[in-house]
Amino acid sequence: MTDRNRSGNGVSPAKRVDVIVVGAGFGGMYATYKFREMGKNVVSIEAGGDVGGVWYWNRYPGARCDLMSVDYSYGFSPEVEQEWTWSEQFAGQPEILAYANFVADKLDLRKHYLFNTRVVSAVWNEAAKVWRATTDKGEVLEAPYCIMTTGPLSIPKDPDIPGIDKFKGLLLRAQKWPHEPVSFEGKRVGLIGTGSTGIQVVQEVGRKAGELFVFQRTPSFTLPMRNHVIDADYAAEMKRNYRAMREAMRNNPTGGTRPATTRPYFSLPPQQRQQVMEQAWINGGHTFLGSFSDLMTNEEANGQVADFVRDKIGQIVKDPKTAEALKPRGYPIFARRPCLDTDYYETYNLPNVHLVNVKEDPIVEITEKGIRTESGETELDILIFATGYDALTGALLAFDVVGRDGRNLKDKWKSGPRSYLGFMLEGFPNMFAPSGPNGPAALANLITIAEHDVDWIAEMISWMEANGVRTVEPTAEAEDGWMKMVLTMAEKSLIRKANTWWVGANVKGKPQGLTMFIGGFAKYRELCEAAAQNRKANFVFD
Ligand code: N01
Repeated sequence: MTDRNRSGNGVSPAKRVDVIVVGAGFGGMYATYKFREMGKNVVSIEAGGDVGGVWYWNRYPGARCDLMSVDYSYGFSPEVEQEWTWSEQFAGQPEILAYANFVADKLDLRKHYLFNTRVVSAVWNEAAKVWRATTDKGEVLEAPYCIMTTGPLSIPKDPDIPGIDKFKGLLLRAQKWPHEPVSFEGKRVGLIGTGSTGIQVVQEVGRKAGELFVFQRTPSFTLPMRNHVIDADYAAEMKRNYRAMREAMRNNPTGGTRPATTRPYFSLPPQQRQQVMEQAWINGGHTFLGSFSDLMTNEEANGQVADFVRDKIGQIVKDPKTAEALKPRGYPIFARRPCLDTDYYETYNLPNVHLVNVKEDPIVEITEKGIRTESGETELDILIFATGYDALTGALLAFDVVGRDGRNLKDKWKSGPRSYLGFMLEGFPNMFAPSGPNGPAALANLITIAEHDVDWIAEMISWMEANGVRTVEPTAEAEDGWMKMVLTMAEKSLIRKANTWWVGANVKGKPQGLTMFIGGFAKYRELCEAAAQNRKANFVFD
């Protein structure tokens, strides 16, 4: 690493490197490795104390990935695949974090990282053709390339409820869970939030707490996970077959191994549809979504599948009033991120678990002692927020990103995020945001996407360097065309019909709209390949 001291002209001393990577989640770790292997001098910056990204922060009880372990793992290293053995079909947070640590050790990634450090600004210097990143510790780094692997779900969001600071009990945020164990025994616990996170908290804490009060505003649809231990024979089979599975993942709309079908719902007679749904319920996992081809485009089909799941809720939950309140209505199934659970609905049959329907009995405020709804105060020892994230754009807008001609990303994205291929931005040369907005993130496997995007970027940089080119950015036309395609596709999908983080509806004042590529990972990969082949038309090089 060479130092270039510029303090003589009033500018802070800058450390010159080849690549700056922001983030130590699976995307950032892979980017750090990839560019290091290309012979680049890489410095990576991470706000957390170690690697793991969301899995470093989200240590709440019950945290677990709802993608299968075989899918939610790196495919780039046969050695990592052979040396690491997953113990469960759907791994829990401790095992996923252990995996991230294993990879960091094996590939010797930590030496590149500045941990416990936040980027406060990243500014493009056109004359020197470098990104200048400043951290909250006062370090200044300059590099021709900046990789923003900041993650789609990394800025937690508190609920908009008055009085949060008043609560005198223990206030916990799922997404910033303490490293020390928390005891719930004999405690009165309150939970706000019933998305993927809250559902996992309920099924774990409900069995441990003295009493659990779940303050539910919108019920989610959740399907059985059917998790199981991976025995030695199955683990060995997986290891023998990783290559073929990775190839299948690259060609799958989900970027995983989940089967997809071309069978529309109404192509089967009613009895057979019912059988398919019963089987999907028994199989568990997200197989349900792959059982019919048109669940996100045919409202009637979607409605019948939603009825099937509502019936199941009614069969499991004993108290009819609670069952009714848990049945999601008013939005299509799978238009909110579908959740997977282990005995979530059964938890409400426990005598110590209480559902508070805040649609009927709204929360008024948080008090010193607990939560006050219109009907009265519930006293609590512990209050847990599982209230989601300022997703997709939040992390990149949390600091100043300034591109060519002083253009601030906050201005570029003031009406919603715009990008090309989901990871490049007109006006922001040599900056790349793998798994960024307008790509397939959130609708497909994030590790597959991150590996793909980083490989694509690495190939582009290699080509530029072989051809004496210093900078790349998409043309305005290429970005416009991509955005038009993304938004036109979104119009046809039922996904946009629920008020979720997918459309920005969970953050006050955030521009609304579905800014995700819904065409599936395999199609996305083809489009990225085509863009690279047609370099001259889609990019400006300097
Ligand atoms: O966040 P969410 P999440 N009063 O935004 C409620 C991934 N993930 O952290 O819908 C009352 O989904 C809010 O209610 P409403 C996964 O991609 C994956 O759970 O606004 N309630 C909602 O119920 C997921 O989609 C895994 O009415 C309030 C909840 O908070 C994404 O992360 C595990 C409220 C927020 O739900 C985000 O999931 C965990 C208020 N004032 C997460 N404000 C797995 O892999 C908010 N809420 C398994």
